[in-house]
Amino acid sequence: MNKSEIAKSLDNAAFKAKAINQISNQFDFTEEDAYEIQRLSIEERYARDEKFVGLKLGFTSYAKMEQMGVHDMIWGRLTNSMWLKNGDTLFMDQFIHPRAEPEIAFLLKKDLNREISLDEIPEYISACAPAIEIIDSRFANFKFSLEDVIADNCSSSGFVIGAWQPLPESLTNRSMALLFDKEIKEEDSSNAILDNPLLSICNASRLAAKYNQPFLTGNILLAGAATPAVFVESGKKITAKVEGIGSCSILTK
Ligand code: OOG
Ligand code: MG
Repeated sequence: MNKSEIAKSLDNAAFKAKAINQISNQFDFTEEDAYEIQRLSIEERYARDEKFVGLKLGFTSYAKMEQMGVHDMIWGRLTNSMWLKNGDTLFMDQFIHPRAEPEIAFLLKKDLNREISLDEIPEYISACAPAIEIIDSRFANFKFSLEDVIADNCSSSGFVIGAWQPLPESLTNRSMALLFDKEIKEEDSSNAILDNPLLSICNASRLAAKYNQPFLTGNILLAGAATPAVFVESGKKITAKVEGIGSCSILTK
């Protein structure tokens, strides 16, 4: 299979909610190849009229790296069809084996086409919000190499964002929790994300510029999970809470 065929098979697996075998077990490919496959697979979504809405980072916390056995930061593309409204219902039959993660989202108020430093953030970011990311690896048993997961658009499959809040000066030392109904499934400090969640913006600006991915006013960024991801169960209310920022929820069916 060439890159374009692999991209189509990944897109098809997502579209049909049917797992496929790990690519790295069948072909040798580099990280650069993997990002090219990701780009091609997103082209399939654009051809179905989906729109790019932002970026996500993955493996920005040690907890996530350890859970998945992958130790490099990765980035992926988010489209409008992945965006659930706060309080929406997530239908499990549209996914293979979805997992939920507590995250923080950021909103761009200015086009970004170069790496920015921490002190430039207020110029580019207008708001932050609590978020839940739904990841759904297209690979059987959620098993993948670094290259596999990059090609698979970093398992991106859904997300919900709570009410936007003006960006505070600091986002460190805030408790972040993921709840199923009233039960806390995972909880950690926001420092789990790169020691400082604001650094996710600097990293995303660098990666978007490196890969020529436009990252524009109104686009969003998901900073990466603070805790391990939790398998979604049906009939629950899943909530992410970020201390001082608020919460957001989805129902599962
Ligand atoms: C890859 C996506 C990781 C995060 O927040 O770290 C991610 C995966 O674990 O399937 O979204
Ligand atoms: Mg995530």
